[in-house]
Amino acid sequence: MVIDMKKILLFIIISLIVVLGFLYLKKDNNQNINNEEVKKDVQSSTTVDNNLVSSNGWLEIKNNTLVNEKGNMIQLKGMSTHGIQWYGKFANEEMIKKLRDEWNSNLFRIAMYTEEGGYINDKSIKNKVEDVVDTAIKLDMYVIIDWHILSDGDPLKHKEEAKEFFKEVSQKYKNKPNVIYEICNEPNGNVTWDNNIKPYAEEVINVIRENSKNSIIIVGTGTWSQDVDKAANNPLNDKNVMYALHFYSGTHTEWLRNRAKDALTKIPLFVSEWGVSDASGNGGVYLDEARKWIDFMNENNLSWANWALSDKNESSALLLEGTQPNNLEDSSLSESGKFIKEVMKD
Ligand code: DCB
Repeated sequence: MVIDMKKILLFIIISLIVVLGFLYLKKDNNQNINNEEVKKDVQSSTTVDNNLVSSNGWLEIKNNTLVNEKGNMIQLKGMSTHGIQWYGKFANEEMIKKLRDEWNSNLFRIAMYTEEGGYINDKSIKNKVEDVVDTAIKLDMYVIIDWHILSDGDPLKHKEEAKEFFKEVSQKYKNKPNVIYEICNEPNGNVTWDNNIKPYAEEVINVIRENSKNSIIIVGTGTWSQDVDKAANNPLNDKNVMYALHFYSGTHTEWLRNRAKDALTKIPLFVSEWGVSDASGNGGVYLDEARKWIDFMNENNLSWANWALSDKNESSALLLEGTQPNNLEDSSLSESGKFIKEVMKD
């Protein structure tokens, strides 16, 4: 009897070891499966090569975010020019190539003001726009043609000119996946999404779509492209439209990120202009807040263009006053410039 009890005890102990061992192995295996799933997720959310046009092709919107032609998420990052009627000299091939090769940028935005001496005053500014677009295409980068309304707060004010302009450029670039159209930079003043911006956008989008069925089109939103909630409540009927969210980190903080987060459940956003200064383009740099915005944009796969590639004596300018147009050395960078160089690589 005594011997039997010992045998039974031994049996129980061995069984316990076997069961525990089995459970342990199973747990490990589950973890491996989970890791595989996580890896797969990460792979599908990272992008290919150095993210230029030849490896991503035509972009489109999937689940309210930007994806490449294989359906993988892609984030575009780059500089916006200042007004090219004033600072166009910085938008040259050598500079844009340096931004691409040394700063890892895959996007360039051309701010063509409508008023303030821009297109409405002198249509020949379109030649400069086309020169820079051609340069970006040569460099295999994405490029935004920005109809930079500002003092003309209502996009309807120059609607006919906008239609004429976008008809021409979309005809010229209809086969180029590089080109993104931004049809009204920052509506402001006494204009609403429903009565001014959306009706304008519908007409201009129709003009572009006659030439280019699939290009990405960015539409500005009210209050200098902050009212993304209004657009989210009444979106446009076009699968490749994105909505502009603009911020300046000295002025726009948590409240605008919260608004954007809500809007993103309904519409895709593109941060086609932002700066580390206050909303005037000057008045100091606000890098802690800018860092929060960068994290937010990375978490939400938001593409961006930074204001601005100029040497103007204002804190949002990338370069120190007097910098030569092809010079992107560290010693020529403003505080903003140093910060942008760092976050472009994030
Ligand atoms: C936007 C405009 C852009 C403007 C920057 C900074 O305007 F899209 O054109 O750039 O944000 O204000 C500034 C330049 C200055 C220039 C001035 C006029 O940096 O050098 O003198 O344009 O051409 C915004 C954005 C947000 C707000 C106001 C403006 N806001 N705004 O939230 O109040 O009035 O220009």
